[in-house]
Formats: sequence, C-alpha cells, structure tokens
Amino acid sequence: HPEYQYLSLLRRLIDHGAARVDRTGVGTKALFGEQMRFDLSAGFPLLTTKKIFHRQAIHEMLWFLSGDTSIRPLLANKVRIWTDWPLANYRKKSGEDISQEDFEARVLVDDTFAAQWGDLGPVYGKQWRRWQGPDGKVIDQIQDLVDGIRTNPTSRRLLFTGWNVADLPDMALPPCHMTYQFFVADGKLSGLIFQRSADTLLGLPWNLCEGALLIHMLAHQCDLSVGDLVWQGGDVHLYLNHIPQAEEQLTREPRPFPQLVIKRKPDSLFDYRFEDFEITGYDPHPHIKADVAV
Ligand code: DHF
Ligand code: TMP
Repeated sequence: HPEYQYLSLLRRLIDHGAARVDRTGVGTKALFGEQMRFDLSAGFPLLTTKKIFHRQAIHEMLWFLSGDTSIRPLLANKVRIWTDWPLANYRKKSGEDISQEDFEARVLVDDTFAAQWGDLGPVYGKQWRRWQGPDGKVIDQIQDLVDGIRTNPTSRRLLFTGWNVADLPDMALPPCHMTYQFFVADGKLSGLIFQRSADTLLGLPWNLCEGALLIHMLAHQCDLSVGDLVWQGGDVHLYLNHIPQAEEQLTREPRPFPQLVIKRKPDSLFDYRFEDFEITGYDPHPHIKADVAV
C-alpha cells in the first residue's frame, strides 16, 4: 500500500531523526531530503491511518487559487487552520488577551479589523496569481501554467513558485510547499511538490491531499489523465510533542485510498466550487488530535 511510504517516514523520523531546536521552540526530529510518489490513477492519496479533514483541505486549495490572502474567506467556510498566526500577531501587538473565537468573529464582521489583522501578507495566493514584477507588471503564474500545459506540454518550465524573495519579510510564514513542477507524458499529467519544511504529522497529509487535488484539476481542465504526485521534502520533521500520536498511527493498517470525483467541468481552473468535488470510499481510522507549533 502506498501509504507505507508515509508510515515508514514516521518510523525513520522517530528512530533516526536528528534532534533539532527549531523556530517554534518545540523541538523536532528531522531528516533532510525525502521523496514519496503516488500513482493518482490508483487512488486519491488521502491518508487512511488517521482521518484527514478533506473538506477543509479542498477549501484551502480553492482559497490559494482565488488569489486571496486573508483568513476571512476561510473562516466564512469554517476553516480555522490559519487563525493561529494572525491571532498570535494581534495578541502580541495589541496586548489584548482575546480568545480565538472572539478574534475570528471580529475578522468576519469588521472590515477594518479584518484588513488590519486578518491578512497573512503576500503569501501563496498573492504569489500564485498576482506576482508583482519590478516594472509593476502583474504575473498570473497559474494561468501561465495552464496555457503552458495546453500549448507546450513537453516544456521543462511548467512550474510556479511562492518563494518571492523580496516579499518574504512581509509574509506571516514563508511558503512551505514552495515550488510545483508539472510533466506531461503519454496523455498523463504528473506534478512534483518541493516542500522546504514539512510538519510530517500535521501539515504533510494536507499538502499531499491538496497537491493531488491540484493535479486532478489541472488535468481535468487540460483534457489529460492523472499521472504521479511526487512529493519532495527538504527539512522533514516530527515535532517532539507529536511522537505519541505518530506511534499510535504506526499501529494502524492502511485501508484502500478513496477516489476523487469531479462533478462538473467549469470554463476555467478558477471557476471550480467546493460542491464540484466529492471524495468517495473514504473509510479512515479515527482522527488523532495534535497541537500545532506556532
Ligand atoms: N505550522 C506548523 N508547525 N505545522 C503546520 O502543519 C502548519 N500548517 C499551516 C500553517 N503553519 C503550520 C497551514 N496548514 C492544521 C493543518 C494544516 C495547516 C494548519 C493546521 C491542523 O491543525 N490540522 C489538524 C486539525 C485541525 C482542525 O481541528 O480543524 C489535523 O489534525 O489535521
Ligand atoms: P518554518 O517556517 O520555521 O519552517 O515553520 C513552518 C512549519 O509549518 C513547519 O513545521 C512546516 C509546517 N508546514 C507544513 O508542514 N505544511 C504547510 O502547508 C505549512 C503552511 C506549514
């Protein structure tokens, strides 16, 4: 089962990861330079040894593609995975000990507050859709990618990146899944994610799900079938406070991967709606709760 690539990575991190102090102060065990490969025609790589909240993951990918960088549209869809970072920033700068619920409610109803405190800076969506060139020209990397796959499928330049060096200081977090490259052969579209930093227990399963979703969407738009998702990690780590959860997950047997069904073909990559996607046959083991390191 392809999920053993992930489980064996967890095992190797626990057994052989280098103990490292990290930015968050939590501490990690880390390996450098890891790869996994999933044949998307054989199933959708949504982990089964722990329930992954794919409803939220689909919303996050649609949010990236919309070009938005505010957490407001995420909150409107009850997606709360990005709140911690603007919340920590607000608490620090205002000195107010506001709860997560109250902070989210204010971002949702108060336009001025949302503009000042609810934006993550020039993160994923901005760089993907509205990269600002030095001459003021705005570049839509995703539209260029779709055009490239359609008109020049053997190009070796089918890629986009969120790593805008000049904008890094203004981002809440520099992009983790930072570069995506694509490859067309035999009528199949494959994609490679380069992830500089991977929280193997929490973030990585979402990154695999969303990367696979993006390949499916691009293939759908470009009349191709799906090939492989190749995931390439730089600093691949397990936070020390996630070791018990990883051990629990390692006792579980993978189940068959689910399927992704896309129910409608919109006019462009940017016109997909949440309702267009359905995950069928997903029967995971129970969710395992873990705290995210901020
Ligand atoms: N920081 C760190 N330390 N790890 C991350 O994975 C991470 N991911 C970010 C931003 N910063 C990060 C954005 N993506 C969760 C999943 C993805 C994500 C952020 C958080 C998360 O907490 N997932 C939980 C469930 C969350 C819920 O209850 O809704 C999980 O168990 O998958
Ligand atoms: P860093 O910027 O110091 O590398 O911290 C970012 C942390 O967030 C790191 O643990 C990796 C994790 N992360 C993911 O694994 N996937 C993601 O999609 C995001 C946004 C973050």
